[in-house]
Amino acid sequence: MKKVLVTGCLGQIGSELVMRLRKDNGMDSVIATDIRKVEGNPVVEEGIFEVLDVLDADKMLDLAKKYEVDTIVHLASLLSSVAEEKPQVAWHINMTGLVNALEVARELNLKFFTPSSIGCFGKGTPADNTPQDTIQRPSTMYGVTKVSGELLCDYYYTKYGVDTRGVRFPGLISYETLPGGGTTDYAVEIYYKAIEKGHYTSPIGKGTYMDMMYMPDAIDAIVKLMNADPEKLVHRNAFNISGMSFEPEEIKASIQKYMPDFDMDYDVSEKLQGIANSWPNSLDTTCAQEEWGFAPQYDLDAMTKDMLDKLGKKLG
Ligand code: VAH
Repeated sequence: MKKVLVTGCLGQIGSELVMRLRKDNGMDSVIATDIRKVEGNPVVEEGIFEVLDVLDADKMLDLAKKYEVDTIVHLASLLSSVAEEKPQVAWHINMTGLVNALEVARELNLKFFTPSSIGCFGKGTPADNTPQDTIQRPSTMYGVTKVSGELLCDYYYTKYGVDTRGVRFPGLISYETLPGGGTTDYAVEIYYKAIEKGHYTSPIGKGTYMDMMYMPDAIDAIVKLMNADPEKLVHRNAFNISGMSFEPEEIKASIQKYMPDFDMDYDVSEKLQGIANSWPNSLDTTCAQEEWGFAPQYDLDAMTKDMLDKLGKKLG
């Protein structure tokens, strides 16, 4: 990954991945792109940035040729909750954007990464210690696009030899850029509200387990997978990965270890709860560990400590 074009760079993952790649490989090693330019944002100001709508296949190809990239990291996507508000738009953006990026990778023989999600599973999937290879019948449009994306990435590998790789991300928690429109966003919001108000009202019900991961582990996973020996990759698209699994009462208790007066109540969102109920409680990540050395560093309390510390500084 010496010269990488990244789509969706102003999003929760993209904004931190761009910083990491610039740090690892040099400020001009990343072509950061997003559908809009945000003046003053470090992603835009500190390196190469181009406005790119992933529905514009010609511009994506032109940029990949102009900068002579060797890798595409395709992150632009609508997330689960917002995708349920406008499912046809979500299908169009998530799938047309993906096909456009895969076609550029095929035409220019580029390495390729795009994330799937625990949202690729559904009610028929074994919920505990969910296997790498199992039933995938999601009930959300987001999940349908993720399963379709996994199959499409496998197809481009087997049919055209494109070096496609991906992971099934759990909910990602970070303090740099807020997530947008996801079902797991509560696990980010709770930290902000803990500091701002000392109280949080959870839209996800008590006892609802979901896989989660701290962003540093997510960024490490992308870099590690993309640098892995391709001969050792069996699953490619897409590896189960997770840092932890918790339910709202457990993240509340973790915050209370550092902020004893923090309290939480519930106002369960029927929509979000319905999506969360269709997802696994915990994933089996053995294949990622064995095939490319996946090894997350943060558990819930270590993440809570770092989140509260960093947000305390960020929110003053
Ligand atoms: C979402 N944060 O909630 C994303 C992610 C596993 C969750 O895919 O839609």
